Amino acid sequence: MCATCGCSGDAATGHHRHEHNHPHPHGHGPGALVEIEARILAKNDAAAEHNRAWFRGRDILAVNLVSAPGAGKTTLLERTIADLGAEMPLYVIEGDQASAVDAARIERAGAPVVQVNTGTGCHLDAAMVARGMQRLRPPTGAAVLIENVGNLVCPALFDLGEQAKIVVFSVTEGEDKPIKYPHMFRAAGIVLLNKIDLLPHVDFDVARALANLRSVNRTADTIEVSARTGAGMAAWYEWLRHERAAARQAASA
Ligand SMILES: Nc1nc2c(ncn2[C@@H]2O[C@H](COP(=O)(O)OP(=O)(O)O)[C@@H](O)[C@H]2O)c(=O)[nH]1
Ligand SMILES: [Mg+2]
Repeated sequence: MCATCGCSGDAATGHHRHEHNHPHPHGHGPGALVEIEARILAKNDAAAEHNRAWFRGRDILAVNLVSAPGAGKTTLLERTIADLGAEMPLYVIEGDQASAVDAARIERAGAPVVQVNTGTGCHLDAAMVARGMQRLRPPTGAAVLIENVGNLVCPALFDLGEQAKIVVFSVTEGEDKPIKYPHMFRAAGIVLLNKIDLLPHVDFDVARALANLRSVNRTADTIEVSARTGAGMAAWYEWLRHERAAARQAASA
């Protein structure tokens, strides 16, 4: 059991499973759990810093795409690869609990991809990304797009060494999600409001959704897109180009 997010995080964190069906004198009260949580996050933060230095040393832009399941992360990646792949070398890590369904989609779209399955874990962690990089082998100057496990809770806590977290928020989810999952929306460098092609058919107030976002995150960029129709995608590509240039500057500093 992962003390940090409540998932069975053995695959996710590498820490050992600690069964609770025996009496034990050692501390298992709330204080002990907080301590375990702090240790897990500190270990992850150290691995994330290692990843960040690794990316910087190779002039690689790494971004972390997070969302509720089905918000459109993979669809967004497919279109991005089709439209931007010739201009920017795009490499993908696919995180899911099980299956290689998304990796197959990315492969068909034409980008090198590594699938990471987290088993019972609900998020990618920095060590998984480090192992994924050994298989993916992105070249100098690449952009690595990491699709996290679909979940608005645990991925907010785990730094992967990315330059920015991208929250994909779709109009079928309801305007209240930023205030219900503030940690995730607070961690966002950019929020892509996806599936705007469906706005005529759903009861979703964009202004209210953006106001809710602003109540937890004053600075995140926001772009309204449809990964299905391509609407708004040019602005997303501009954002990626800008981040790519910022990563280059950091690498040469
Ligand atoms: N109408 C519409 N459907 C979308 C859009 N983006 C994704 N979808 C659909 O939403 C479903 C989930 O998309 P997927 O990319 O697999 O989401 P993920 O779980 O976040 O990777 C699929 O049926 C997609 O075709 C969009 O912009 N508009
Ligand atoms: Mg997906």
